[in-house]
Amino acid sequence: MKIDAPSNKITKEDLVSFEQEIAAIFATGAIRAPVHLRAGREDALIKIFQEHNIGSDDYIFGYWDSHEMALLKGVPREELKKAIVDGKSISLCFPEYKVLCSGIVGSLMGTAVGVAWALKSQNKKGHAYIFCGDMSAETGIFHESVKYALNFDLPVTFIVCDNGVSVMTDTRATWGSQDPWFKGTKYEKKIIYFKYTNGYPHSGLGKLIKF
Ligand SMILES: Cc1ncc(C[n+]2csc(CCOP(=O)(O)OP(=O)(O)O)c2C)c(N)n1
Repeated sequence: MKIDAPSNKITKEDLVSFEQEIAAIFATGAIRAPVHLRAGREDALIKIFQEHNIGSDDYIFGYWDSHEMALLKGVPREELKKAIVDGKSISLCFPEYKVLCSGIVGSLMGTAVGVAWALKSQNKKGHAYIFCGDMSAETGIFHESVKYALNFDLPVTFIVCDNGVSVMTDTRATWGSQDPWFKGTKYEKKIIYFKYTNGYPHSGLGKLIKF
């Protein structure tokens, strides 16, 4: 274990209570921007951070639902909370912790691959990890990025958190397949995949919040 791997200290309870705290603040109308809360994947995320010993040399890329990843990467709880209350939940960026997120489906995949290319070509320590959803993993840019990363053996891993839906659309029904496209392919080497059921709605709390 790297001694600086912050995930050593973050527990499932920390992740659950953080999302609950943000949910309670969001319900008051104090956050004038979208939030995407997640529950049900805490054990899977902690396992990934621990098994891969993700630490200060590594980069985390994520999307609109990245509170848990930011905590696991070492962003202090209060700093993260402030960014979310300030309306930055869907595009959290903490360059000093190497946490970079975007609210745009399909963005950042090329960026993560580019960072991995730079790490490798400059002989630097570190690895890029990009966390996305099951529908994001069906996009063309995901396929291209994984292909490039595999072919050039780049230090980047794609983590697909499959909650079965894209907002409220069934991902598998959309693509006419029970499995993600990469199942059984050589590209699986670059991908970590797990299923979960989200305990929250895709976005917000499932009720109108008045400001
Ligand atoms: C380019 C673009 N199109 C549409 C959206 C709206 N949008 C936000 S999240 C999302 C669903 C993505 O599904 P998935 O990748 O499975 O993510 P998850 O369910 O885990 O949030 C959509 C369509 C967006 N953010 N960006």
